[in-house]
Amino acid sequence: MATPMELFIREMEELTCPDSIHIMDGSDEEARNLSELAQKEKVLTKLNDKVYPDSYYHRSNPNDVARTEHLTFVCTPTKEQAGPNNNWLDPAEAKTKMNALFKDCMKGRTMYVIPFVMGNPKSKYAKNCIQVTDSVYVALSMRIMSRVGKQATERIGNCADFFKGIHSVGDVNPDRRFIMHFPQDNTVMSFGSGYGGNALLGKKCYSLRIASYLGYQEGWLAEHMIVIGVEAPDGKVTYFLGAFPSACGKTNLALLQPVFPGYKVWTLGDDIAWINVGEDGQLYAINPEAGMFGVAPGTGIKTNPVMVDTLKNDKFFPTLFTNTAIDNSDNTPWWEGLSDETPADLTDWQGQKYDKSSGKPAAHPNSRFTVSIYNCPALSPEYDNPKGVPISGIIFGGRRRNTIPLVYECKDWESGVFTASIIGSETTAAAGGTQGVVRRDPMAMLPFCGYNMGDYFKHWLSIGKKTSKQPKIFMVNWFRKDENGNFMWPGFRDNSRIIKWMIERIEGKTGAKETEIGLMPEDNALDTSGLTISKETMDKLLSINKEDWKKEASMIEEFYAKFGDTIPAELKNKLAELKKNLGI
Ligand code: GTP
Ligand code: SPV
Ligand code: MN
Repeated sequence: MATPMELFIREMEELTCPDSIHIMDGSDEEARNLSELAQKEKVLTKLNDKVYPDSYYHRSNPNDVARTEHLTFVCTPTKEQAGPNNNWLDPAEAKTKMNALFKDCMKGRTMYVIPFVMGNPKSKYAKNCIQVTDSVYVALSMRIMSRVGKQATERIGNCADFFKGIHSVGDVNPDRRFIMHFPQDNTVMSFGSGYGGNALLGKKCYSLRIASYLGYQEGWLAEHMIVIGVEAPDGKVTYFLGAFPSACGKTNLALLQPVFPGYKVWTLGDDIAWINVGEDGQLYAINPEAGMFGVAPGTGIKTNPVMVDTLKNDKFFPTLFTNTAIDNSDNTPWWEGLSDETPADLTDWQGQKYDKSSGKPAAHPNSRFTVSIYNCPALSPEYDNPKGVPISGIIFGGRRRNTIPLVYECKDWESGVFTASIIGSETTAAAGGTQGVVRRDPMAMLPFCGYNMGDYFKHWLSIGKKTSKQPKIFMVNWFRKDENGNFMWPGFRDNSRIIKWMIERIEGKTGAKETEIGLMPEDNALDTSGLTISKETMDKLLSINKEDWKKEASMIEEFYAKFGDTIPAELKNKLAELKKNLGI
């Protein structure tokens, strides 16, 4: 009798007709062989082994450098189930469309079968998955981002309950590119893109879109969140979750090196968290991923020294760099922000000699590195704890040049859910389309929530009710700008100043003042010692401009209106309360 896994492989073979099949075992030897093969196929080139051991460079098709939200669909039986937050297609129609694209698409190619587990295989929260792909770059990336190979095959065993990810780069033609989610079938079909969020199906497709739907059914949350432990000088570690839209600072916060002596951030996750209510009624989080797919530009010794070190470690290999520039003087990857000086002899992300006077960046703004989390020197000893870590605080944020103050705290869980539901953020290069436009991005999940967001808000409220020790919820904005368009807050390592205040709030060591939007730091409560920032700037960063907020309230109203009656009454009441506070 064939196992369910064997049956799936056979089905995929019949559909895509590959020349050969490679079932991944996850071994180091396999990784070396695949890296060799990828070099022969000119998919990867080796970087300077002395500076970046076991690291490779990949240049993608210039039409395939970011997630493509307009080509991403959630195919639930009804359109209402997917909600106004998702593109929807009838599941049968979507399957017919995708089967036609996949028909014989792997002729002349190898089909990589990737058994993987999201989460520590020993954890009851972990999930079994299999992805097939015809891209060696995707196969190697999956090895870094998840637990691939024997441990997964063994866990899957004779079980038919696993996620099915079906992927082909096809001819990388945007006209034939679709990422189709079938939550009812625990399946994703993705065609025509090799880019991270479109192609590494364990990441956004499974661990957020499908998993959020599973969490809705089963009583847990799958979130676009970092997980960190912050150690204070007394040795106590406080665990936080942090949700920020794409390219708004998660990876940087997850690897933060605090400015205060005696404080340390322990990294557990930089993009995705699965959150369960534990037996003691507290929220516990695991990071289902095993690697980081991070934005390269802006990552440098001053901004994120821990990541610079991570990228030079090779405890787990390989490390991949995609669409950065190359410094020809020593064959190392380079991007804006890695060093103050732009190297003299660069090849840009499209393979051309870089001309600095062009005014264009040498690295693509969404160029990325793919690196194992085990290479991170700040990895928390609790990272592999099957139970996860108990959460005391949740930080939400967005990228806003105005309106949102540097930090405020929500009075309670319900206010926190409301505040998270109204997050606005300027769009970034992580997704195709116009950049810098403010859009509502509730919980930083707009592109990733696999079901109707009105139902999702209800689910968040219900999780709060099941939690006996609710974490404190905070809102931050690192990105407020002055009249000249400069960031007012130094950000990066200095964000530890805000986290220190949050810990003091969690421990009840400092007061806060009530404002129209929530609780804010009392005068001089934020520790700015050693920082040259004027009182005037700090006041501006913490100010609430009522006119801006009135505009904000009307944008929230417009956004809520799209969801009609699915928006829970509790949140509508909170909006009414906000408007009243603002005198509307
Ligand atoms: P995804 O991987 O797309 O989910 O992104 P992310 O949220 O992990 O964002 P990341 O930390 O990679 O940061 C994205 C960009 O924001 C990078 O160019 C960073 O340099 C920049 N950035 C991060 N933190 C700060 C900050 O505190 N202040 C400022 N001004 N920029 C920041
Ligand atoms: C994001 O866009 O939020 C990312 C990168 O983390 S991707 O994996 O492409 O989604
Ligand atoms: Mn992300």
